[in-house]
Amino acid sequence: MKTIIITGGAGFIGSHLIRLFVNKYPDYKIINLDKLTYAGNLANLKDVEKMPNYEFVKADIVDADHMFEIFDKYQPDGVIHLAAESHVDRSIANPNEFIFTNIVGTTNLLNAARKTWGDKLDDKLFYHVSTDEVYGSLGETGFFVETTAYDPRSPYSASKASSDHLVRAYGHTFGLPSVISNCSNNYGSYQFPEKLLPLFINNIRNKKALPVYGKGENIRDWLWVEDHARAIDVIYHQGKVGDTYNIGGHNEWTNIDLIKLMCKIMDSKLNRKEGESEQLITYVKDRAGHDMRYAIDSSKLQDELGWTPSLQFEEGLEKTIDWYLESDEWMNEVTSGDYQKYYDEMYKNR
Ligand code: NAD
Ligand code: TDX
Repeated sequence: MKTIIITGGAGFIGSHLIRLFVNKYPDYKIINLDKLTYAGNLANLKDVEKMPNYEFVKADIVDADHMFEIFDKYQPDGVIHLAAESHVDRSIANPNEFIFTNIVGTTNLLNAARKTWGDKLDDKLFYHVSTDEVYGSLGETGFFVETTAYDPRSPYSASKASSDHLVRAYGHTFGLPSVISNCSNNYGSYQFPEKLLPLFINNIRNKKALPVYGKGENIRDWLWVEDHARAIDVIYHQGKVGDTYNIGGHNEWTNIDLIKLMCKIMDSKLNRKEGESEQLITYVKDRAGHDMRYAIDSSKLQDELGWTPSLQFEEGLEKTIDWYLESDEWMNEVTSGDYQKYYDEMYKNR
């Protein structure tokens, strides 16, 4: 039986990855290592929590001693590392937490893996989940490829870039078997409503203003979260040790076009007059240092490992909207407590 530690498994992408692995690999023991920050929610994993090959361990990756203890106890064959502070706006408001979790936390995990594995490195793997934001911002043309020079421009992306460098450095210097993937914007169920899609779906539903940063002309490349989880599965099992793989949807949208499409779908689902939800669009002060365009070239992953996105965007968006509309209990739970305080603080001066 293989043991894999998945960090950040109670978050958005991590919960989808855990669901995939626990169901697909009954002979793997999956350890979900998560601190349960505001973004971590065990309700995301209700359907797998009783599975015999799943275990949750509450821990902070910034606590180095605790990481050694956990690795010593479970003797993992692999690590898939997703735990991170992940929201760009929070990194602008308060960068320090991003340095601790994303840089120090990643280093603690690398040290724990190194110490536990020693020179028995056969079949061991440290898989680091990263973002396309490490490559910076594109102009009107071109795509990020795996060899694009790093040019991070927010505290979030700088902290993720640092963690990528550390993973590569441990591979190069200490021979730690590692692999990295850099993915574009994910969308789907269980995403915390601080990110564009769930935040706007929730606001449209509650007839609240839709705060569009700047002119809404920034471009993002959207990928269905379950396709990201499938890509991680393929890379974990078939990727070349030491390599990097870009993951993306070839699915670019300006924010404003995407928001208008969401409004249109929701008008129809909520039996509102056509155009009603678009009235909620409010242009607000731009995000500081707002990256203009991200676009991923994932042909290496497609050509070498045969992965392709499974869902057309319009279909995925509709499924996603349906999920949030049907999941009031989940949404009410995550938007109670500190959420309103966060919202007021983040949007008050825009
Ligand atoms: P998320 O914010 O939804 O979840 C992060 C999880 O990490 C939460 O469960 C949280 O409790 C946990 N965590 C945070 N700090 C921790 C700590 N110190 N110790 C232990 N656990 C901690 O994030 P997400 O959107 O699911 O992103 C997961 C990973 O994928 C991140 O590394 C992110 O950089 C990367 N990524 C995200 C996207 C995206 O579009 N969301 C795209 C590309 C890459
Ligand atoms: O209220 C908003 N208004 C708005 O116009 C919010 C929250 C966002 N936006 C814009 C900013 C971006 O151009 O929408 C776009 C998407 O914003 P986010 O959902 O915050 O995502 P982004 O900044 O693109 O980063 C995301 O993708 C890459 C994730 O949060 C990262 O974790 C991932 O690495």
